[in-house]
This record gives sequence, C-alpha cells and structure tokens, in this order.
Amino acid sequence: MYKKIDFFEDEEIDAVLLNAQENIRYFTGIDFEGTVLITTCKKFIFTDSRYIEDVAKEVSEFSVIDCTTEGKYKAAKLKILNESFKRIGIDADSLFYSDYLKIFSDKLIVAVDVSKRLNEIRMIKEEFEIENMKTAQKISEDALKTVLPYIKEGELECNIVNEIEYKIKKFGAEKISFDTIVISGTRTSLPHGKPTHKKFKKGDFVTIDFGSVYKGYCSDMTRTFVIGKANKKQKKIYECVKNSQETAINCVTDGVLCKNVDETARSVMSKYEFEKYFRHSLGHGVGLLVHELPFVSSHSKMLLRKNMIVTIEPGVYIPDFGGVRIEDMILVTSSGFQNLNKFTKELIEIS
Ligand SMILES: [Mn+2]
Repeated sequence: MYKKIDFFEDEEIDAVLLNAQENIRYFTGIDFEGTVLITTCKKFIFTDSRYIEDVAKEVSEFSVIDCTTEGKYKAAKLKILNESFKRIGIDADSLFYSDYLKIFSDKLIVAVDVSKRLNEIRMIKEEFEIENMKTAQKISEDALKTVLPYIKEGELECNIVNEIEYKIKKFGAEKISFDTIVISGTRTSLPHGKPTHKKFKKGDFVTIDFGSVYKGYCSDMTRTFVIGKANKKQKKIYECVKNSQETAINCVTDGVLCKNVDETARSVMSKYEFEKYFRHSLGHGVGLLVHELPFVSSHSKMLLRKNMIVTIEPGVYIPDFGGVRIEDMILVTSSGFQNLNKFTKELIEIS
C-alpha cells in the first residue's frame, strides 16, 4: 500500500526524487535504503545488492535499478535524470548536498524543494496507519505495566531503560521509536535528560518517555511517578500538568488551530503560576517518524485535521527541584478526538 504523488502540475515539475527513508516507505510501500524517482508516468528505484532481491519481489510498478557499485549508481541515475526532465522536485530536507551537486550543478535541470509538501501528505493517516500506531501504543503500555513493579527505591534509571526496551521488543515491536528516557529526582527538570546509573530515592519524581515502532509506525508516551509519598509542591505541579494536558486534549477537534491548543495548555498553567516553567511546544505529529508535522506549537499556522495523530505533552520543569511531563497520542476525529493512550494519569506514588 502506498500513496501516489499528485502535485506535479501544482509545482510545475516533471519528477520527484525521494531520499528520506520515511518518504521512500510512504510513496513506495516498502522499506529499503536507496533513492526513488517518480515521474508522471514512470517510477524508478535505485538500490543495491543488500535490498535488490526483496525490492524487486515487492514492487511491480517500479523499475528497479541495481546500483551496487558507486559507478553504476551515478551512471544510472544521471542517465535517467538527463533523459527528459527540466524541473525536479527534491526532498531538500534529506538530499545530501554532495548528491545534489552531482545531479544539478552542471545540468540544465532545476531543483524545486518539495519536502514540505511530501511531509504534509503524511500528516493525514490512513486507516492501516492508525491501526499500526494503536498497536505500537498498546505495546508501549503493556511494557510499562510489566515494568512498573521494578520502579522502586534503590533501582537504577538505566536498568529501567533496559527493562522497558526488552519488553517492547518482546511484545512485538520491531524497535524503540527513540532512545528511552528514564530520569529521576532533580534531573526530571531536564525535559530530555539522559538516563544514568543514578538510584531512585524516596521523594524522587521519575519521568519515563518512550515509544515503540510497529510495522514502521511510531508511538510516543510519557508518564511521571513519585517514589514514596509526593509532597505538597510535587502534587501541585502534577495536578497543574494533568489539568493542562486534559484541558488541551479536550479542545482537539477537526479544524482547530494547533496554536490555539498550545495556548489552552499554557493558560491552564498560568493559573498555577507555572507557565514560565513550560519551555517546549505542546506536541507534535507522529507517524513513520516520531516527530513529524504538524507541530502543536505557538508558532504553527496549521489546523488539526481529521485522522492526524499528534502528541499532547505539557511539562513543568523547575531547575534544581524537578519536573513532570504527561504525554498521550491523540487521534483527531471529525467530532473531537480519540485518546490512543489508556494508561492512567492519576499520580502513582510508589511505596
Ligand atoms: Mn513526544
């Protein structure tokens, strides 16, 4: 299953050259390393001996060109590119400048950057994509549930990383969607802190941000726990973040501006006087990439549309004290939203 490119006329281009792994997968339906050239009537795959057998079996509409040696690669690609093209759409976000020079420097071909268009097509998810992401999310939640008993005083951040990643793969994911974050204590004020050999202590916040990949599709979630009883300030921060997140999620629907959802989350935080401690955007699209369009931020001019999947992940991070982030993946529907994350958001105090 793959999407067709339909903007040749709009962009006045004869062909599109794809390099990014996620776009290759999306516009060919298969996963391999190489380059893809799609014209209005022909489709070419340039790949090498590592993938050629598989690729040739899986695609029928593409001409597969063996580029096992560098010389063959250049010759094949340049020959085709020179055949009849004047203007070629390139995925400038991922095309190496050295490759760009080989193709465009001394030729009369014009390069048009179509990366934004390609990435925008991927924002609206097909049914099979939504199903894969639901499965990826379920794997993550099942992993966290089974790892929860290991999260206790004296345990190391990095051991919990290992346990979660092991369970994610055991439960059927092909890989993790990004390096698992497990941080504790005052280090939870670092939104993307790196796990260490630090032990969990009584009174620590523990923040876990992680995801699974299922059939190429990512999931992403965050939960924050407390080891022992939460103190008054911890409870206030947690309540603020939870309230901010739930209020923002509740205004997700088809047609709402991304920046309005971001603003809603911040306005809840301002009631707790914590908004200055929320220093990143509210969320992001998820799909073949863990971070993709649309970005749910104050700068975004995009609207949320039916069948987009975005994270909503407010956080309050107080330096030298600690922080809380809660993150769910939200599917936009015509009348509102569906939260793909079922894991509790009540504060868990681990005794
Ligand atoms: Mn995220």
